[in-house]
Amino acid sequence: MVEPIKKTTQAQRETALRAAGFNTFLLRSEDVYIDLLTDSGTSAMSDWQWAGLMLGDEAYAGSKNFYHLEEAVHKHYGYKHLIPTHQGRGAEHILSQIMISPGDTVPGNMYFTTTRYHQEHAGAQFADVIIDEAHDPTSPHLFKGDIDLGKLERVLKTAKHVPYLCVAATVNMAGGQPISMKNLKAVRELCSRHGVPIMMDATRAVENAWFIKTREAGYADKSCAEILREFCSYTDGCTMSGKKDALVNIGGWLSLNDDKLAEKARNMVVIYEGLHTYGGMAGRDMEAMARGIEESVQDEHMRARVGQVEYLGELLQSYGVPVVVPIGGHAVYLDARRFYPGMPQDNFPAQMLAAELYLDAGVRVMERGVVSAGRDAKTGKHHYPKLELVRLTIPRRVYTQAHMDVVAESVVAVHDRAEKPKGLRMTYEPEYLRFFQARFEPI
Ligand code: PLI
Repeated sequence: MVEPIKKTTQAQRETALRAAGFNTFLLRSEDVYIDLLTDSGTSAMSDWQWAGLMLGDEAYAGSKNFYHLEEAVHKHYGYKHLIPTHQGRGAEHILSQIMISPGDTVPGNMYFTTTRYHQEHAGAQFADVIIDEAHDPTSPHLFKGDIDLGKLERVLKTAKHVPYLCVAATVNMAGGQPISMKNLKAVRELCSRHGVPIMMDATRAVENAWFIKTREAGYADKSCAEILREFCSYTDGCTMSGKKDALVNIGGWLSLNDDKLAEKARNMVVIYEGLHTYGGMAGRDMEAMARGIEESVQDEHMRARVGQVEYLGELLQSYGVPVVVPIGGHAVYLDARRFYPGMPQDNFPAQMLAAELYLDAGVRVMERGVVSAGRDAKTGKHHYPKLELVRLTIPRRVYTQAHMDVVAESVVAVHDRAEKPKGLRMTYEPEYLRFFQARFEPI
């Protein structure tokens, strides 16, 4: 699909940004020139996927597209049961509700916004067990998604009850950073000793497989598909947003190996999502996702996808722009702390930088700092994450390298006038996942 994009004037962007309360989530997409807000649901589908849409079996129950999806998930991810959901957070909701009891602790390799929300909503507290390097944007560690075995063991020994370990591959909030196979194997061994299952956030697990192939000893000659299967084999189930790796605009699933848990999940899916053979998706959506999964595990696709992200990241580095290293799988992350060294975190530097980038040339990006981190459920105070980042997220198969050049020039222009902005003040704060709808004004 080819979509037109619109150029705007500085005056038009100023008006649009004010109307949006300096929050890029509140801009109208028609006012955006190059949209790097997210890679979620924004990828372009292939001819084969579009053809699949025409083969939607829209029966209420037992659609043949459900069975195609089940086959694709089984073949490439290997799990026994598939429960379709409308998107990733639908799966997170069901998993949290069936596995967590109030007072539990759920360890994870950093948090993701919706994942942690559902864990806390079910009564758990989240414990970060990622390696320290993940919180340092300048650390060149090749697998910043790795779990610190010491931190995990402490949680396993001291927490009242750990229903499962949540392992994200790749880690979005750390900068799209992968976890190594070696680390996951060791984590599996430790969790097995404590009788704790591992649930993966598989949203970008194929990108993780690509990093294992290109960075970890012993995997260069294996395909992404083979690596993905091995990776999943060390886990007991997954939540999945099909809107990323799986190349569709909507859809997700929950996978489980345990029969009893799967039965509980099937009981819940009919309340919140839809029947257990469609989970909130049309038959055609399931067909597009089944085909998207097949395409996503192709090495050549991953080479082009991650290669484009690296292209932008390396260009920015060559201009001296502070970015998180190594460059991640789905996005380049600007380090707002180093962009605006004097600006206190209470003035929301990453939110400011995202607004500045829109103003400069109409490029839309996303804050991933103190606004996204939200407030502590108990104390009501801001979480102050070490990482104060802006994410330039690349949709799959959408933009050309020339678009990336325009983005890089705009980032450099904003970097050159970094002494001017003083930050933002929050004028409206929603109760849940505030980054989506909060409003700000300049200080
Ligand atoms: O947006 P959903 O509900 O399909 O998926 C939620 C979700 C779960 N895990 C991870 C790692 C995500 O990145 C994720 C959604 N991410 C979005 C929307 C993003 O812009 O990164």
